[in-house]
Amino acid sequence: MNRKFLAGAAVLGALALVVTGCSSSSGGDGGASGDSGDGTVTVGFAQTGSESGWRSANTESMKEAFSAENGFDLIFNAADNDPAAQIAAVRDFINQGVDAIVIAPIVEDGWDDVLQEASDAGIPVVLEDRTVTSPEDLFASWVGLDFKKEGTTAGEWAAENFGDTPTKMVVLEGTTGSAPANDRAEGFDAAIKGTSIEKIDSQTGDFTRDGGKTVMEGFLQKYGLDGIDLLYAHNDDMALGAIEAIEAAGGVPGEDIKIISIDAVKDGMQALVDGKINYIVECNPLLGELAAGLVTDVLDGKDVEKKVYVEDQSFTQEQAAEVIDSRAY
Ligand code: GYE
Repeated sequence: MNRKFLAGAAVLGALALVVTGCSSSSGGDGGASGDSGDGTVTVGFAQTGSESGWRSANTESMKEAFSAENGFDLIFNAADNDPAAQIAAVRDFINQGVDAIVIAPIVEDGWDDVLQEASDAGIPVVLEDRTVTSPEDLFASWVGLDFKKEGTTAGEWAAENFGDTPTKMVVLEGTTGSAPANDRAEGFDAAIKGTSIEKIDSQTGDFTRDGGKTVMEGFLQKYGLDGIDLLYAHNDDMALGAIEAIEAAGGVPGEDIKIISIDAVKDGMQALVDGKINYIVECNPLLGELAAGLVTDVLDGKDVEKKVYVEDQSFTQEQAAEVIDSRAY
C-alpha cells in the first residue's frame, strides 16, 4: 500500500495524518457552489448512536466542525446502533435534498443501494470513522483510523508481555459486523498467533459499558476469576464495564486479570493510570475538521483522497500518567 505523510497538516495540533489510495473526483455534483443558494451548506450526518465515550467525543467534534459559524446547517441523526434505522436516516437526507451526506456506518455491509441512491441524486457522501464494503466509487471519501493496525499493536503488546507463559484470554468484541470489531479482531489474532496466549472465549459487548459488564460477568461465572488471565476489549467502555464486573467478583483488575483495550478516552486513560487497565491503543475520535474539509472540497469539485488515515498512538501505564492531563478527549 502506498502511503505518504500529509506534511504540515495543521489539523488539531497533535493529529498526524497518513493518506492512502488514489484521488477521486467528487462523488456527486452537489450544486455549483456546493450550497443551497444562501451560502449555507446543508449536511445530513448519520451517526451510529451514543454507545461510548469515543462516540460522544466524535459527535462533539463533528458538531463543532459542521457549525453554523463555519457555514453549515447540520442535520444530525443518531441511529441508536440500529443499521436499518441508519439507512432510513440516510434515505431521509436524500429525500430532503441535502447538499452532502456524512455517515459513520454502524456495520460494514448493506450500503450499496442507499449509496447508489445518493449518487443518483447527485448528493456526495463522505464516510467518517467506520468503513463499508461497498465499491469505492459509491462514496467520495473516507476519513478514519486503521482499525487493523490498532488490533495488531494491541496483539503485539500482548504477545510481548504474555506470549511466553500459558495465558487464558477472553475477548469483548465491538458491535458485530462493524469495521472496528472485524479489523481489531483480525489484527490482534494475527499478532498473537503461535504464542502461548489462548483465546478461550469471545463475545460482543456492543462497544458499551453495560455490554462489557454483562458479558464479563458471564465469563467470570463460566471460567472463574482464576480461569481468566487476560482480557482484550475492543474499546475502553467495555473494559470499564468489565472492571466493574471483576471488582464485584472480588478480583483486582489489571493484576488478577490483565486488560488491554482500544480508544484512550479520558475514563480509559484514568483507569490505565490507576493500574486497572494495562495497555491502551489510541483511536482518535476528533475527525470533525477533516470530515468538514473533505465535504467542502468535494462540493467545490476538488479532487480528494479516497482514504484519509489519522495516526494513532498507544500507551502503557507510565506513558498514560505522563500525558493524561494534556489529552484533548
Ligand atoms: O472504538 C468505539 C465506538 O468506530 C472507532 O466505535 C469507532 C468505535 C470506537 O463505539 O468506542
